[in-house]
Amino acid sequence: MRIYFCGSIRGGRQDIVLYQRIVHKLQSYGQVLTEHVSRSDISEMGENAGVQGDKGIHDRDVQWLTTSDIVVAEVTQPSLGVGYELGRAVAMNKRILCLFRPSCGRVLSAMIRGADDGSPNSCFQLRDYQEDEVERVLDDFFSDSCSKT
Ligand code: 6IA
Repeated sequence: MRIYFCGSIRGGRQDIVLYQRIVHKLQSYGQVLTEHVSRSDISEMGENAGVQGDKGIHDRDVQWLTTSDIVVAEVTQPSLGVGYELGRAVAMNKRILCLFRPSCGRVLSAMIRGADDGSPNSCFQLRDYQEDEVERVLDDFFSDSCSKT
């Protein structure tokens, strides 16, 4: 299974340790295409754009998104890039899991919460969770979705 993980980069790196836990857990289900999202040497300041530049990053990420089987996004830290990736993923009919921590004190965008129609069979699933239960939430989701495929 090819997994595309989304997390904030220029939107702010506050949740990077949690991204590392999520990527580690996702690697037990398949290949995580976007492991770099959890890398601590990629900062929000953009000094790691490298030779590829923003266009290269965008085109490569959209290509990976196209070839992915499932998209998992941590959406607590607001990020334009993550929102963009989710919109593109919906248009591609990808299966999507969004993870949000209400304890952060922010209210999640209606365009993310409202994309989950509440049906357990919907392609777009949103889970509210607490940080200490992230591995269990992922286990529940993947054991459930694997049993449906
Ligand atoms: O708007 P954001 O930067 O927060 O968007 C984050 C999302 O866009 C992530 O889920 C990534 O998949 C993607 N993304 C954004 N920047 C990069 C990137 N840049 N490399 C790979 N994917 C990216 C390298 C570092 C950058 C700060 C120059």
